[in-house]
Amino acid sequence: MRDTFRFPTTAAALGAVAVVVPLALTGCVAKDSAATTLAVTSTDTECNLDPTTAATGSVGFKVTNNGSKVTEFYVFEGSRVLGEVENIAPGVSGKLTVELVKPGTYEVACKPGMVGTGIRQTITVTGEEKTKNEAPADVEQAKKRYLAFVRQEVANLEAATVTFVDAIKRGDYDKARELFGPTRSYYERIEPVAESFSDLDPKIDMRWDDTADGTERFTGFHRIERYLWPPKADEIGDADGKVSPADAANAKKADTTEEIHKAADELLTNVRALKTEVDKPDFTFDTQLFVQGPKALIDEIAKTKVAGEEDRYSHTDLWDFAANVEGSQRLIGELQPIIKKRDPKLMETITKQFDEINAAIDKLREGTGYVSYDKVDEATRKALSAKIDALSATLSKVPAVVMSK
Ligand SMILES: [Cu+2]
Repeated sequence: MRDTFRFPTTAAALGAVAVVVPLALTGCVAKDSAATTLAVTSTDTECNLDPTTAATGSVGFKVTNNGSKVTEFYVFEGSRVLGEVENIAPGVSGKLTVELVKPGTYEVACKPGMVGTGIRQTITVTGEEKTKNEAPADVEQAKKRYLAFVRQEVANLEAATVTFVDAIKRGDYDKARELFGPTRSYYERIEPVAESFSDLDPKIDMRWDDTADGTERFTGFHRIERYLWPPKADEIGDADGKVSPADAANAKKADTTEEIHKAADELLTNVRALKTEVDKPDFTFDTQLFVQGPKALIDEIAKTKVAGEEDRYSHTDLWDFAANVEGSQRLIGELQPIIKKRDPKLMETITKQFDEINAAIDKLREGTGYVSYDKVDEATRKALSAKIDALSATLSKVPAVVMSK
């Protein structure tokens, strides 16, 4: 069995991870604000844009949620996510600026309820092709180093998935249960990047909630998880972290050995497809997504995991939490010299808050892994979630600090 991969947690160790980057000598283009702002109105059934056209360059979106469910908004180039605003509560608006430098059509989506593929619309961008607003050179350098880490992490994910899938195909389900948490960790550490592949991410990491009550095929890690940990009567219910009655009924009917072997093969195929994508020489992701990544990873836990929704069948949630925290800390490790230079106090707070969260997670270790999340009491969950919220608030300052010149 492979060892789980841990990042150092002390400030000194973080310093050791980071590489010193020479100061940029070239001047950078000043950031111009968005020339056009499109008003997006998201309801439970519609995604309206006004206007639906824009000129090449920085394009702003003001997303207003007039629906009754929490919504999200995405901008795509092909199947890649260029930008997103998450977690917009009913009655609230969110803002986003994306650089649409090439003329053409782009797809956008509102995602009421934060599940499924969302309500899609297209926008038309016209004008001459522009060059992207440059980020400071040290940020671009940090991103390059991080891309190398992402490639390594996906290579590790592939190797771990081979072993996991092999255990399933051999019918060694005890082994598969043992490997489930550690295998997912490689994915969870790079979640904002993995999620930017909007076609592959659902295939690999979708939940039952994304299947529209079983109308869409349930694939990936969580499908296999449901087979390995069949829902028990006391786990069925409608609350977050519970298995819905429809889900449990579907499990009874659809989770045959044959189906799960098929799902295991597909999982490996999709993980390999992800590896092919990130190994491409021109693989990159938007610098905005990179600098927002530390917060995005922490918010994964806060917004959609803390009630145990992610691993509702196995209760291995703490593996995912730890991996999201490690992934965030890895990103901060790359950005650390830049933050330290531009706002040393902020770096101190970040380091301290990571230490606190790691200490809290360490208390929940058991054997080579973590305690089952259903055994973690409400008070402990609340305390953990308060620490996560505090770190998220601190990390929200990172993009502006690192992008300032
Ligand atoms: Cu996930």
